[in-house]
Amino acid sequence: LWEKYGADESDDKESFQKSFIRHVTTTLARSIYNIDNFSAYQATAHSVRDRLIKRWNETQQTHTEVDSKRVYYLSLEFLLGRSLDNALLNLGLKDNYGGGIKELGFTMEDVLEQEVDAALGNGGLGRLAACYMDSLATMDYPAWGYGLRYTYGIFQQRLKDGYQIEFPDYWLNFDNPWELPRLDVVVDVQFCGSVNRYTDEEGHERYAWEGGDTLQAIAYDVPIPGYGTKNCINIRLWSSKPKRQFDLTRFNEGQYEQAVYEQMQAENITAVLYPNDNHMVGKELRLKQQYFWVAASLFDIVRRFKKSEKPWSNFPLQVIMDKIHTHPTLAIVELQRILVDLEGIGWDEAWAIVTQTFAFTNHTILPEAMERWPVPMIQYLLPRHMQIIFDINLFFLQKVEKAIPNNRDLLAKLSIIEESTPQFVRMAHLAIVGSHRVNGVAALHSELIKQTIFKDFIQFYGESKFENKTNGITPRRWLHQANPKLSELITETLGSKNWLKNLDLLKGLKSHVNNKDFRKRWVAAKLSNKVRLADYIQKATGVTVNSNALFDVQVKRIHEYKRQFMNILGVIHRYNTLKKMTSEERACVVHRVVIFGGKAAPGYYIAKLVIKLINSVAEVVNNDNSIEDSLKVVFIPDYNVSVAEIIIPASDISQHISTAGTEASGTSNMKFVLNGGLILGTVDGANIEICEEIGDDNIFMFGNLAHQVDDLRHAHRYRSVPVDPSLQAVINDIESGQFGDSRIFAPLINTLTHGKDYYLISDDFQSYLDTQKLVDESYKDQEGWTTKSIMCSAHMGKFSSDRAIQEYADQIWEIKPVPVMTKK
Ligand code: DL6
Repeated sequence: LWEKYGADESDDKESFQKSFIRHVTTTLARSIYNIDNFSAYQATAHSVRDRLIKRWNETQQTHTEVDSKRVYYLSLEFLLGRSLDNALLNLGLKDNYGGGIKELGFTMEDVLEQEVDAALGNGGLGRLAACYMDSLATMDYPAWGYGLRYTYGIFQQRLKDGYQIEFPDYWLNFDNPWELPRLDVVVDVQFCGSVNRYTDEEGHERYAWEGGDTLQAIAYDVPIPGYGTKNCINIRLWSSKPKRQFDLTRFNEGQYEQAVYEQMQAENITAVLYPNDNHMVGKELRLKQQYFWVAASLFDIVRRFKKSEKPWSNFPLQVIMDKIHTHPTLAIVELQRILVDLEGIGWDEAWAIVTQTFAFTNHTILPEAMERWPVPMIQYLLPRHMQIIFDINLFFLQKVEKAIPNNRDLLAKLSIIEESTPQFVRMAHLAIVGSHRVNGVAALHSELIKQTIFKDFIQFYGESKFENKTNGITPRRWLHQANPKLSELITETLGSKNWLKNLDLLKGLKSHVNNKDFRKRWVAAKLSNKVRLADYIQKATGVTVNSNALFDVQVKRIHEYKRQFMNILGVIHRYNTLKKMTSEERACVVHRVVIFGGKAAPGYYIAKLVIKLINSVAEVVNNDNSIEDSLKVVFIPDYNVSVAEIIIPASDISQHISTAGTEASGTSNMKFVLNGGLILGTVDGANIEICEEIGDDNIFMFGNLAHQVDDLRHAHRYRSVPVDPSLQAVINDIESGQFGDSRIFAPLINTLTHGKDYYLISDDFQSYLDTQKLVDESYKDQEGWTTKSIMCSAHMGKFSSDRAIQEYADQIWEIKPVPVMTKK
């Protein structure tokens, strides 16, 4: 039957058109004479989905048959963006489908535009997870992602009078063709209740977690196709629902609202993504989300393992789980509970299995992002887990005491429990103790975690447990898909598409750097991307910008440590310098369009004021005819993955200007440089390694270094006003009311003055301005700039997520590729 009916549905144009029409008339139940762009998108997506499901099934069958070690990537965030274009490209369908859709009377661009982003993440962390899933699929690794299916993704940002306002992102409004509901995969998840100690038949003391509330986790599978392979892996997202639909007694008593209260509470668990980037929120609902997610995922993973009937000692040989940040740390405790309480394995044997199973990737050193949960909160929601955490801590501290006797100070520093009132559980400590490996995400970051937040652990474990895995990005989405013109030029120049699977091949571009035709086409690709962005800016903001100006971009979450504030202060300095110039002088300056984008956490007052200041400055600058178009400022609302795909290929220079030592890695820096955009950056995160790869002639670096930060902050305690005269002048301009009511911006200015300028803007401001001057001078030499641009892309091989995944696979996860076997 498989041979008769299971043969490949062809991927040619006619087969696509046939399936398109079938989906319009059956799946969508519409008339073929009444199809709008949205229906055309849905029918195309369903046609692609059919092909995805086939690959997905074959992949899962292969993995089950081969039964080799799998990696489980546990991330609370997957920022996937749009899927249709990515799937068409990865499956090699774009040309045939593009031709087919045209004959049906649509354009592929219009159809692709209809898709809403899957925005289940805040920023870099969630997007990294998406890039890594693309690489795992492309490189044939047996991998699963586990996350939550939030009903509302990251909020939509709109602007009103220059202020950010938030709107819910109800992304599931229409049918989502990219998920496969698995209504039969249901896991019970328990909360609250109590712990009962008992003695089993063999006389062992055992614990049972009883009572409390039980919810259900329902699985939704999201297929992730690899590029140029049959491998199609899975992200399983859990959605919460009540175990019983409503309270029948209350319903029969006529108390309808109370009858469904329990149902609403249950559904709330996966209702919203917490919109905080690099900031911990201590809300009970967030803790519930975390446990709900790890409990359902572990149940699923253990169930899959048990089917193989292998002994428990094989578990770490079959399963590796990478904990993305501390969010899934409760998984350590949950697995220990399953092994000890449910499977009856002795504590030490169980603990050896647990620690071999988990690896921990840290993504920040910012103190405000360090997760710590009050002991009473865990005790109430997860009473048995709290007991296990106390035991893990006790046994760990006993080992420390044995290895380094009589050092109470060290014990207090390493303890998983913070002895405050109330006590807190330090999740990062639990993650380190419960994992066999810990890594940071860029060379500097991995060094800093050893020197700062985790330095005391080095005393006990030594350095070997801690290592670096520099982040990466997928070239499939971030060049091939986002920048088709440049991708085509690269493929033609290098003679094949192999670079898409081996990014080091971009080095081959170096020998073409002096080829006139190649250079012309390189510049033309950039210009056409700039025109595309200028059109987008016009539509999104109403501001007209000149595509021949230098496009200077800073798009990322709005955060004080990322210093968008310094950027806009620099813009004010530029504006007032331009105003003082004569027309002749101005004719010699490089025209600039300064582009901002990014969301501020809804409760982050200062970040929201930065957005307001940017828009107030834009309002004044963009309407000042006296500077003759030499400067424009735009804030593009609702920055997300699909907007990034338009912005990044169009950038001439992008800014990555965090205070040294604060940005763990950054990944947009990699995307910009890969697309031939130069960067202006501090000596921080992955900027440093990018500089090493592309050479310091091709990057504009400035500012104080990470090791100077503590001393500078200390010095700030003894002064109350910015020392830098250029900065003081800009502050005076704002305070004079040049950009509207200055009282609005007082709290922002305060962060520099009375707030002691924690992010060191005053210390870096002059070197920032000087380096901006260098950027202007370099841009005047257009030929030199083009050479830099080509050299940038050519040296970006290291930053492919394929390289990062290969390192994780070989050095931490110890997994091997499993190519998909196709059934005949
Ligand atoms: O590793 C991915 C990404 C880095 O590129 C960013 O530098 C870093 O800020 C981000 N970290 C977080 C931490 N999250 N929490 N909570 O988002 O990770």
